Amino acid sequence: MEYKNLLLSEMEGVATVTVNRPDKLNALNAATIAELGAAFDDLAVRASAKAVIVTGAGEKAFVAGADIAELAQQSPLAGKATAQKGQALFRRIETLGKPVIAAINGYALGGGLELALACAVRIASDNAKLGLPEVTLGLIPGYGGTQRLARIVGRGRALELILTGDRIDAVEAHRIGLVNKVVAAGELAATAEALARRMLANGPVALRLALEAVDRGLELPLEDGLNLEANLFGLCATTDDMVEGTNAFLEKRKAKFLGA
Ligand code: CO8
Repeated sequence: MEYKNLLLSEMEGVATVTVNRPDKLNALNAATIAELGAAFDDLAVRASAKAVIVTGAGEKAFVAGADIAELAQQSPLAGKATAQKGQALFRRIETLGKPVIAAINGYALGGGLELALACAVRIASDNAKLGLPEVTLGLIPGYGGTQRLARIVGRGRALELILTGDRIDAVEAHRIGLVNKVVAAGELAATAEALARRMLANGPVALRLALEAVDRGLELPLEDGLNLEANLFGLCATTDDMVEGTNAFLEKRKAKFLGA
């Protein structure tokens, strides 16, 4: 597929998806959502892509939200369908089976923050501004923000952000656990890539199963989550990667994981 609103690249196992509408601060219109869907469907099955970085083009914005020009036209039924389409895409990203890192290089507002919330890890540049301003438009977050933000930062902090629509800076986002790390703008891409590479040094099957254990376990009672973890742990014991990882340790050498 040829992309009009995305840039895609891949280097030695790390793919980068860049939302590329800088003149609209990378706002997610329907066409961009469709392109992101195609891109992540492709990345899910592309064996060479072992981790993904998501970022925005230009120096001002990661993604400044859903496209407000489109939102202004929506009917109730179309609004629901649009929300569900975006939710399905973000769930696809969340359950990709490979680490996805949001490199937040500026405004991450509304649907933009919701995109970042669906990523496994969020790194922000020191000029980033984050928020869910939907209520200022007479809307509520519709791409998973009401659900994921509360799970990540807790109910009280999520409700404060959602009900005020306030934007917070990167330092405050870090303080409340919304982003994992804050770095100087010029270091963001390299930091995200270095983090992806640290993850990729580990067994790909283990990464996939660890992502699944945390994602599914968060929705389960503790006993069921522990059972899920034990089952997935047992599954690890069937893999060549476990044999390689444990033998490499015992033989005092670096493991060479094949992802099987
Ligand atoms: N949608 C459409 N266009 C946008 C958006 C957006 N979200 N954000 C910025 N733009 C456009 C501007 O209209 C402007 O275009 P133009 O040059 O043609 O007038 C261009 O980008 C540059 O923006 P500004 O001139 O406004 O730049 P500033 O530096 O002055 O301001 C801000 C930057 C503060 C980020 C400002 O652009 C802003 O407030 N943007 C809107 C932020 C926002 O409210 N986002 C939330 C949108 S709602 C949402 O995301 C809902 C998600 C769930 C949807 C579920 C179902 C559909």
